[in-house]
Amino acid sequence: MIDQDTPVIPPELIKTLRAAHSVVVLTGAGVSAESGIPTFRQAQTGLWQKYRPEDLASPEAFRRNPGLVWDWYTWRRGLVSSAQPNAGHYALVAMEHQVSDFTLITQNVDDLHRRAGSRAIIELHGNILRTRCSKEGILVSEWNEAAESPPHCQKCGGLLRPDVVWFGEALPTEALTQAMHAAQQCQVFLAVGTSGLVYPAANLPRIALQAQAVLVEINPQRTELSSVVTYPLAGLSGSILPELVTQTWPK
Ligand code: BV8
Repeated sequence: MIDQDTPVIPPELIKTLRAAHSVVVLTGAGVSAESGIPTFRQAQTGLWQKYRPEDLASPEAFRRNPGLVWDWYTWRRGLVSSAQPNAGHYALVAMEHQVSDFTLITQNVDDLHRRAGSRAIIELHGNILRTRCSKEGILVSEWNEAAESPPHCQKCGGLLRPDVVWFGEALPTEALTQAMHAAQQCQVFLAVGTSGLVYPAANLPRIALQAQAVLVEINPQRTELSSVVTYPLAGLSGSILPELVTQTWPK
């Protein structure tokens, strides 16, 4: 007897996923929502609620007010460091162990997939736990916290910045190329917890669809993608992903 809050997974999707040797998952901020990290569409909490992420996550904002942008990322690094991966992250680790050719592409910068144990990760938008010199691009692991915001690179004096892709900045070429290649080759593409509004990541599900992949969406809301998706699964990734894995690969 299935109780009313067990997500219903279409049997033909289970059959298709079980038979697939090449699967790609694209995750967005929604996968980390159940770990307590606000998504980009949700209002930021605390003193940041008066800012829109798009207005802070840009080179212009950093040029205009580097201290404000640095402090926003320091606040978010704190949030991310105290957050834990949720059942959705762990279900994707289990899926990676079941599928011979598995690729996890994430728009998220919170490092939670890696902390959960995922390995085949493509970070399209960088990682908030990495910091780099804004002048020379080298990664920096320590700086004087007490110094003014943002701290300066001890090597060249440049301002330090988070190693993430801001709006208006190009995605890392290799990551994007690998992601597009994976989307073109896969048999099943799952878009999980993404509004499908941020490009060029939002092109990936469409590339998979054009390459005849079966497209699955996991999201409690309808999105830009919902009308073209083969299987729109309405609900939370923290509930649906574990159920999908359990029903596709029963222990
Ligand atoms: C670029 C790092 C070019 C920073 C981020 C067309 C082509 C190319 C570019 C553009 C284009 N049109 C517009 C652009 C410009 C722009 C863009 O896409 N703007 C949007 C707003 C229209 N794109 C860019 O600027 C990109 N750069 O293309 O440069 C270029 C080329 C050469 C040379 C120079 C330049 C760069 C984009 C990357 C920006 N950086 N992050 C940081 O994090 O601080 S993107 C940022 O937004 C996050 O990564 C986040 O992931 C993403 C938001 O998208 P989502 O992940 O989908 O999150 P969102 O909040 O939107 O949605 C959450 C979803 O989860 C919702 O649907 C919700 O219903 C769902 N949900 C909630 N709870 C759950 C859930 N789902 C499941 N379970 C739950 N429990």
